[in-house]
Amino acid sequence: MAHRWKNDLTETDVTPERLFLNRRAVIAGLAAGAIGGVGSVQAAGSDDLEPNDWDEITQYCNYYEFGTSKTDPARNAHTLTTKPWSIKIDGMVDKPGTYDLAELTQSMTTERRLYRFRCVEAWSMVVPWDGFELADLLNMVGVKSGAKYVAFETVLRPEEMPGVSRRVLNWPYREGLRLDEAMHPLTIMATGIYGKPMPNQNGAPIRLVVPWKYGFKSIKSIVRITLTDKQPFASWNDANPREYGFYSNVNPTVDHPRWSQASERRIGGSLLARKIPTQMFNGYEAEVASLYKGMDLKANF
Ligand SMILES: Nc1nc2c(c(=O)[nH]1)N[C@H]1C(S)=C(S)[C@@H](COP(=O)(O)O)O[C@H]1N2
Ligand SMILES: [Mo]
Repeated sequence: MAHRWKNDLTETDVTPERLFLNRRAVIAGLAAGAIGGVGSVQAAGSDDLEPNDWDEITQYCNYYEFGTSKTDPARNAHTLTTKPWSIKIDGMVDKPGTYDLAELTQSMTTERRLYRFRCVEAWSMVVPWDGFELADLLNMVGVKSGAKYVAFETVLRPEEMPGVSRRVLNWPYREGLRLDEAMHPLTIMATGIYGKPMPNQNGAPIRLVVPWKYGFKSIKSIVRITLTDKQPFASWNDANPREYGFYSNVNPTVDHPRWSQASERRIGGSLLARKIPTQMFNGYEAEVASLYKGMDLKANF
C-alpha cells in the first residue's frame, strides 16, 4: 500500500518535487541537500505551482487556538512550547507508545513537497513543505488489521493558547482520515517549510498535510494519533456538519452552503490576490480519485 508515489508517476505528470527543483533558483535560502537528480528537472505547469513566499505563508494563517483572525497566529503563537515534543500513538497498533519527536523524525525520510494548499474559505497558497510520509510512521508502529481510520489531536494548553478560552470549536482540535487516505503517499507529516523548522503559527513542531482536502483537515501541532475502526470525531464537522463534511475533498462542483467553491483567491503578489479556478481534488485527481471510486461526492462531501 505504501508505495512511494514519486515512482508511480510518468515524466509528464506534475511531480511536486520536480517543480520544486524547477523553482529552486529563485527560492532564497533553500538547501538542496536532500535532493538528487537535478539534471533531469524540467519545467511543467509551474505557473500554477509558483510557491508563496515565506511571509505570505507565515503571516496569513488559520490557527484558532491563537485567535480567529488571519494575523493572530503569527502574533500569538510564539508562546507555544514545542521542545521537547512527543506524540502518543495508540489504538489499533502493534507498538503503541509515546514517541519522542526528535527520535521519531530521525528514523523517517524527510523530503520536500511543493503542494497546493486550499482553504475551505476559498483562498489558497502553494507551500514547499518538508516532511515525511504518514504511511512510513504508520508502518513503523504497525497498523492492526481491522483498523479503518486514523484520528489526530492537537495539543491543548490554555496557558499557552489565548484562543481556547473561547469555545469557538470543541477543543482540542481534532481531525480524522480514512486509513487509505492516511496511507496515501501524498499525505505527509510536515516538520518544516522552506527548509526551516515549522513556525509555531503554521503548526509547530509537526502537522498533517493532506493536499487534496480543504485546509482544515491538515491539523496542526499534533500530540496524539489513534488508529480506530470508527469514524473519528472531527472538530469542524462537529461544529457544523452541514458546512464541513468529514471527507472535505476539494471539489469545485460542490459548493459550500454559503459560497461557491468553483474558484479560489491565490494569496500573494499583490493586494488583490489572483482569482483562479479550483481544481478537482485540488489538482491531485490523478493520484487520489481512485480512493473514492463509486462514492457520491456530493453526499460524502
Ligand atoms: N489545531 C489547528 N489546526 C488547524 C487549524 C486550527 O485552527 N487549529 N486551522 C486549519 C485551517 S482552517 C487551515 S486553512 C490550515 C491553515 O494552515 P496554515 O495557517 O499553515 O496556512 O490549518 C488547519 N489546521
Ligand atoms: Mo481553512
